[in-house]
Amino acid sequence: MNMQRILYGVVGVLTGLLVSIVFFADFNQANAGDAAANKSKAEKVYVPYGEQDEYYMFASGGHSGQLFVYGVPSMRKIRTVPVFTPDPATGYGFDDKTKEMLGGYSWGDFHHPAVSETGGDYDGEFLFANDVGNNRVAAVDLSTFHTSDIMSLPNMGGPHAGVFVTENTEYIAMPTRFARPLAGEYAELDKYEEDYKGVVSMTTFDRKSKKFDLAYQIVLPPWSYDLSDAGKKMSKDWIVMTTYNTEFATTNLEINASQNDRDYIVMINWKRLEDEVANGNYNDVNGAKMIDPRDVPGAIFAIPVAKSPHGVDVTPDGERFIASGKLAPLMTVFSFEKAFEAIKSKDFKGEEFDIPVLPYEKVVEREVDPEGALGPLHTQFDDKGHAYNTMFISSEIVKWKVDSGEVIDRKPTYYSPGHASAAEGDTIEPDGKYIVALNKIAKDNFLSVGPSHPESMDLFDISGDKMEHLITAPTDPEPHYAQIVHRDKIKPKKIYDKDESRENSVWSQDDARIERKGDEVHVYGIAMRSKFVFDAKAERPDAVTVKQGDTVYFHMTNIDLDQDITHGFGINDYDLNFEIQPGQTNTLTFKADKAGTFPIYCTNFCSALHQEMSGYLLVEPK
Ligand code: RUQ
Ligand code: CUA
Repeated sequence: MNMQRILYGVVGVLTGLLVSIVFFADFNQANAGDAAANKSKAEKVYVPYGEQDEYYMFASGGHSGQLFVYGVPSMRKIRTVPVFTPDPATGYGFDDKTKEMLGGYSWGDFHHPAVSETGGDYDGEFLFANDVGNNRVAAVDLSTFHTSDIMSLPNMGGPHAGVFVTENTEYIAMPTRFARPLAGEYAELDKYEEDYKGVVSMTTFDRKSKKFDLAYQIVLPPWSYDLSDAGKKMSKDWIVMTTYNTEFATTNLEINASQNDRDYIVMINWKRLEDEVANGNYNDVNGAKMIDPRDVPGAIFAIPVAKSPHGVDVTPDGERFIASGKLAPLMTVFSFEKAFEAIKSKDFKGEEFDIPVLPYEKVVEREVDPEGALGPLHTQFDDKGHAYNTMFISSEIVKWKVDSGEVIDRKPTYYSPGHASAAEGDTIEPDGKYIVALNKIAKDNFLSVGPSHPESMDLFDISGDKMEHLITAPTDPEPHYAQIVHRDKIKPKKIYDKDESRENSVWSQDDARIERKGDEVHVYGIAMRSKFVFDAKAERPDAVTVKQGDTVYFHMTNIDLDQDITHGFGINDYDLNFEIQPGQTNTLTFKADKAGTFPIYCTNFCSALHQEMSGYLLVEPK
């Protein structure tokens, strides 16, 4: 190990810490504000009773595996939508459908939400989510705010650098972060360069069936793919990804993966690969169509970039992509046109792992010096040609002109932002009204809740020349990325459609019945204010008697076709609870292996007689 390098590393980290402490101190003073300014800020975030926020903000819940929905500008949390993790409050992971969807997993690590797009703009129909923890992709149906599908992806090792969608949601792409042997097979770390691979999953999504399909996977060198984005308009056939650990370090990455002065941006033409896959040019690897882009001329290129970059973001016009150098204090603006030019004239500067390398100076447009701000991570955009970069180390947002690189404003955040999310800020048409910094550290912003504090979010008004900080709001772990979508684009249902042909549904209390088939008991029941009916003809319609060891199916339909009248269904002492939203049919299946008498009750407050909404499950001993 090179001692000098370690020493530099340690000195670097210490300097970073010192700088952040100084900045924190400054910001606290700057933040006090005067009364008039505070009043004006308060008015900008106040949404009077009877009115609603202008925007939805969909924030990833990180290692909670959930999706958080906020209103902007009030920053009020509206809903937690369970995605990768069971949620007893909504019965997610308890009823049959969602339990199967979760596949036995009890957590996920959701980093980057992506709302479905048409023509490079959010269409508001679905939201896609990646799971870095357990290699999955999920879709949330924004007409019901329910997760509609989760797919496990083979050959992946922590798909961090996604999800992002191509211009018309042709693909939902997820590049992997950790190199790993295909299929997760055993291979010694000494064999890293030969046996470990990077992989990008390209999945398609059918909006009718609301399900995913794995179209193909792209096998890559064992670099770490950090962040990525899809091209737009003139660059729509391309995806770009940042890499780190091009050193192939297998231990102590903190030091060993930061040795090279340059890592790479990888550019892939997904359209070319799609054609090749259609021509059968792939290998079947563990159930995936695996294509090696290095076998396809014109499909993959690498561009050197300042060491260990983090975010890469395509500008709204699709003409440039901006890489943020977390260890280099600059943002680098690259030009797609220049890259295409270099590709056309075969202007390569050798190869790296069989990938043609485009010369940096031929593709770069400019390096942007953030004037002392440190730790650029991610870029968002407004409608006036400005870019906004989060600065993790110096805790601020820097606003600059994409065309000239000129810095026009810097505003502190509280503290250490990872991503930021601007209103429609990663579409072809950003709104330019708000940006929210998604901070990793809250310190003393809120009432203390112990050694660990919540994460925090800073809302800024960006409609003027200078950014104006409006409010800081707490959030649960951990908002990585968020998207802010205008409310006109989201069209939630008021109730589930009454579909009489729906399997297992019952629409009148007179039709509620219990059917026995051997040791299976099927209850076709209804929930309504304020009772359960399991068997209309029984002396006690709200009691179910089964034998110990029976498998019990509660198929419950909520026939209250009224907005927001949701019923819960908890079985006391059986560790079971699920919910039935208005017009929904849900099935709960379990083995009645415990004999005894178990109250059933509605767990979701629904009417003045909610307490009376109960019944009994009687399990006769064997
Ligand atoms: S990363 S803080 Cu998971 Cu999106 Cu950059
Ligand atoms: Cu139904 Cu409470």
